[in-house]
Amino acid sequence: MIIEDVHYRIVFDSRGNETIECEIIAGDVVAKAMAPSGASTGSEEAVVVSPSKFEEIEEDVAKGLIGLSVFDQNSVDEALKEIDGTENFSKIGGNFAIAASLATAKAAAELLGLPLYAYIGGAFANELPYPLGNVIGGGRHAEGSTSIQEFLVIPVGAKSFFEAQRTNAAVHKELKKEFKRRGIFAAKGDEGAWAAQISDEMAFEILNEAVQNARDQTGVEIRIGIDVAATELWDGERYVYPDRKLTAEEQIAYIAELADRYNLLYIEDPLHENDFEGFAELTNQVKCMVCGDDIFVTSPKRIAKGLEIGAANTVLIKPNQNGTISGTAMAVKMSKDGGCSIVVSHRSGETEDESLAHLAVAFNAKLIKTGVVGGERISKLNELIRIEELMDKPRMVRI
Ligand code: 2PG
Ligand code: MG
Repeated sequence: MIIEDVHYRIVFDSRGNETIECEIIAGDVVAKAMAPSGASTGSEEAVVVSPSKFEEIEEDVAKGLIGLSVFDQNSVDEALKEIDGTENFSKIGGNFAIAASLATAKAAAELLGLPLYAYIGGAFANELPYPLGNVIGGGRHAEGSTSIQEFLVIPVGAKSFFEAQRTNAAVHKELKKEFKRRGIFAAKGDEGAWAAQISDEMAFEILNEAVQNARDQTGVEIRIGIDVAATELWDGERYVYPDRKLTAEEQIAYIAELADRYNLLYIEDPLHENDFEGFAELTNQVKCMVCGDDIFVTSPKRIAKGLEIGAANTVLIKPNQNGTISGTAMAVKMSKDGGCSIVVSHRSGETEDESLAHLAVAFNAKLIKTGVVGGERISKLNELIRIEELMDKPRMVRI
């Protein structure tokens, strides 16, 4: 079955910004996929090209893809790279590329009558990831709130995905009560996490309280994680917090102390995107998952560099940072071959596209980072509940 036509249109993301949707037409199937977008982006991510360019890009992409087999994902993704002709999709945009690449995979899955996770992951894709839920946030997602971009929860004691999401939702609700009890006004940031004018220390204190309450209520053990998004705090010499500036060494000591004090299970981007050595030093010091986002940008080249010096034990996978599904799959394989775990992640600007849920299962991710509330986040979480129902003997991954 060949790709017969390609269409792009402008749609809106959860921040109200314009983004790209791609339609791939093959036989009776019209498959659609949308591109998400980040606010705290790595400098080496695939480039985002303005959606307003969709008419000319549609012409180029259609010319390159029409006639290719919809089942040959590698060739389709290679063609997208060729049409672009640059290293990082700066001509047609990673956003245009990932939407076409993902829509192709969706079309193929639909033609075969398979769910997307089974088409990409095969017969052995039978484990569900734990949801890594953002419950308090600041940084670029809610300016004026905490310095640490995301305070996350992982319901490690949950026996099913449904129970896991119910537990994360309970933490989110308990936080609302806790903010109210303390007379602190809290709104929601870009990912639906609570945002308030509080220090990072206060955020940990309030979160600990909410986690305990949610645990009493659900009986499920819950652990805490953070995404420091430290590139956003780095001024070129120091990490800038409201009350102090830390050198790289001091930042490592500070994060290691947080890991210890709050028994953290997960730390993302504790240092800026080019401090591979600092990452390695922290990974050596702590016993938890140390995950690279801006440092790796789902790029096989940067992941290889990180693996060489043991910069992290976990790799964040964001398909739109890479630009194609094949490239993303290669990043996953390399990371796993190098002994790292995988976390599949949304972006702060999202759409209702639910494919990320399928990719998390297909790639056997330990965690899926996709928020806790809000339609654009819930679409992925609810899809995982449906996938859990579809599976013959579903089980949660081991973390
Ligand atoms: C991150 C992401 C998602 P953004 O830093 O991990 O939470 O944010 O999409 O803004 O890069
Ligand atoms: Mg991040």
